[in-house]
Amino acid sequence: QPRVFSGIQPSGGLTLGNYLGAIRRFVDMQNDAQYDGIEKIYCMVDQHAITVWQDPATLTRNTRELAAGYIAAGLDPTKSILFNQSQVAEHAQLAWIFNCVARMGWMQRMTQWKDKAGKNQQNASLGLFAYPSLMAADILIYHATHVPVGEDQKQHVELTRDIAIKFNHDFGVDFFPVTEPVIEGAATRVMSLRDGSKKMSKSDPSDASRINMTDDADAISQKIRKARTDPDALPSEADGLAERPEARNLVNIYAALSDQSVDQVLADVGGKQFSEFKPMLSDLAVAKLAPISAEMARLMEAPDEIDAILRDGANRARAIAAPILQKTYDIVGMIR
Ligand code: AQP
Repeated sequence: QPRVFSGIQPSGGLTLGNYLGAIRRFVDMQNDAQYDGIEKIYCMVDQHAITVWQDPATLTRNTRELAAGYIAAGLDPTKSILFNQSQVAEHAQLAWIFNCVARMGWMQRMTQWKDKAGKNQQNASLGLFAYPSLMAADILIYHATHVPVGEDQKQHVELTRDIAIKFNHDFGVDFFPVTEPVIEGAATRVMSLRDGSKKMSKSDPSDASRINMTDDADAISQKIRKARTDPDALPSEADGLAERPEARNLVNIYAALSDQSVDQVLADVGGKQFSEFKPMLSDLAVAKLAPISAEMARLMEAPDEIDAILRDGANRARAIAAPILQKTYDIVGMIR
């Protein structure tokens, strides 16, 4: 039975990367007739966020802001299940079983582990190392088959498949499905505005590297004006962007925000200088993001309503997760 799951960490404010790479696609799936009758489960993964230190009050605010972002961007809590990971204990319970199925070597190969732990791996949290095992549990506790994510999460979804296959093999069952990542669209990897080789990230120390979903029009246009580029005019075909990561990033963002292909955008803007293209991009970004950030601000004024939506979502999520966990315990041989 097909089922959709995805999550975002409340580890900072939402970025344009999270919006284009994840949330907007969740909304598209919710509204796509192809997914009618299929449950869609979207989560604020707070237990993932704390794999690196989070100030408690900030974590609470970021979780509500993320929920507000989901709803403001068009997720309807009556059509999709929205909740907070730590509200459904079954995620962490299944993750423990997966910690015993997954191998250390698998975790060591993960690019995100290497990037986030940096040179001082001995000092990184155990949770950061085991992150992909909890992510596999997030997905498989619902027997989710489709996981919409940005390009950076592909490796973790592949590891989820490996864990499902090894569990099924170790216990001689056909229980966990082999999940597919769904990575589509022009902006599956939005890059930093300051460095075209790094992805745009909520936890980048430089605020100028990203567009936050709560940025106002002035902040957006200032960041785009200062975005790193090269001195050449824009090419008229996508091939011309191959060696120009910063230019490619801005064109990709324009294409994604205007629902066009890169070729369509370049047919219009090819030959223009950045001094002309950047204001076009700012206007488009402001026009698309301002209504979402205004709605987020409105929702944030009623935190009780947000919390009630999450509690209701958690109850619905738990109703799916609990029998799957029970069955897992039976398979493993644990007396209930
Ligand atoms: N730059 C990006 N371009 C496209 N998609 C992106 N995503 C994140 N950044 C980009 C997608 O957003 C979803 C949620 O990501 P996450 O918050 O769980 O973790 P992340 O990928 O580590 O995102 P950040 O913003 O970089 O967070 P921090 O800084 O805390 O690590 C995923 O589907 C991801 O692909």
